[in-house]
Amino acid sequence: MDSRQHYILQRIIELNCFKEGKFTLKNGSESNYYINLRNLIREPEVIKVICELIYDKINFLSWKDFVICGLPYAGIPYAQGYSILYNTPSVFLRKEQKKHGMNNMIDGLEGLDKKKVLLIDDVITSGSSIQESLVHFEKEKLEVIGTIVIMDRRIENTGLIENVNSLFKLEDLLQYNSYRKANLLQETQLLSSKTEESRKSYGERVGLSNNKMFNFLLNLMEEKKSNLAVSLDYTSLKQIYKILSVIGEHIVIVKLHMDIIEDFDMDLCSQIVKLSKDLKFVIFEDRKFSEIGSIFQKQYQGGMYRISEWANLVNFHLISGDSNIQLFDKIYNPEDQAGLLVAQMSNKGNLFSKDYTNQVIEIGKRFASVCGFISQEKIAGDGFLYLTPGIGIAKEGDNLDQQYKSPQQALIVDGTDIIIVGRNITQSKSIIKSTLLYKELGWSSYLLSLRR
Ligand code: 5BU
Repeated sequence: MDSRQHYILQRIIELNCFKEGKFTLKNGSESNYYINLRNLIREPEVIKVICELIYDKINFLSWKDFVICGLPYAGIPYAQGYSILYNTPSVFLRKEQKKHGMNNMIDGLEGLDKKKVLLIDDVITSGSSIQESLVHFEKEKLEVIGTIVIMDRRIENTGLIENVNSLFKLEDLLQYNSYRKANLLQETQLLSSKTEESRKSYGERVGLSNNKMFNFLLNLMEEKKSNLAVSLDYTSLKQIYKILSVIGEHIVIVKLHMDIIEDFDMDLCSQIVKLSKDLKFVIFEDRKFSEIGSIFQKQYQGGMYRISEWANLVNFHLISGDSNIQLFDKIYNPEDQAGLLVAQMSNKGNLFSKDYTNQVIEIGKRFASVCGFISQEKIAGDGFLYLTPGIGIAKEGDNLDQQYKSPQQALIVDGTDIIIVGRNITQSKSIIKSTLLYKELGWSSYLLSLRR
């Protein structure tokens, strides 16, 4: 979602066009939400930005050579705005037939050389208004090539109406609304806890460690404008591959748990490695090694997973001391591999103590292979990366032990670097949209944190 889309969703909420409660819709069904976009037309800038989004949509759909027509009444301001901004002829559909003159339903047709019409409306609930209007265009031998609506709030797409494209779906608004609620709370807390300490940008930290993965990730984040790691905790590697080919370009790390995979296949793993190079992300196996040295080596290099052959990042619990990381330091490939130490956890009831965390930090400082920590806050200097799991905006937990915090909390208040999002993306209605949402939230929070 880009900033213009955010702006429109923001104005929809701020101009009271969206309400939560119990409502009966035009078609008689019950709804927990009420949407009426009429107030939007009070703001010329909103109309302009909506017209820009319509323009992008039309270009994307490659629709050409049409006249534009707003469905009465709500679609009219946008159709007229579009007509003026993009030099597109328009016609005017009446709500009721003219009682005098030509008795026409559509004005502006005389001498018109175009045969195609594009309809604009504000909200589609069932599609009845669009359907009812079609007969008038048919009568005038105008082909309706499609409709663009600002908000699609259909519960299901019955397929009765063809070619309806929307700028937003109801779920976009709901998702934005919950993000906004969380955000407002965060910003108030945050502004009151602002300190004078300034944060270095990712770019400024390049070179603060000799660890190549550390520097690579900092540069990658700047390049992709993303500090998002996605935890794809699926049991199918095929599914992981499929999803990565869609979201890979927006993330910097994919975190996996290979030992929950049911269709493990080394070839597919190699394809994921190839994808990670093409789309530029790093593969993190969240194996949390914590064994005696000799077993660790087998777990890392052997077994059926042969983790060392495809994982760029692996992590360690240091409960067994530093023997695993000592060994890793000797066998990892510094060109494109590194280790992360688990210094804090997100879940309720974990046994991490301040003292334990400090010992993890001290061990981390001794090994060149360590590029950072899995932690809930920035726990050491700028020469390490801080990756934070347990990120989500809508829920506080998962009914088990997981505890979520928002990207704003992690990046701005707690000063971490990379947010790790799992089910809040993988179990959402649209994986790509929620990836983009968390990418945007992560990046905007990071930018905000630089202003401290
Ligand atoms: P979730 O779906 O966002 O709750 O998934 C979180 C992921 O991060 C999951 O793979 C956990 O194994 C992982 N995780 C975590 O949740 N908390 C921690 O402290 C650590 C890892 Br370490």
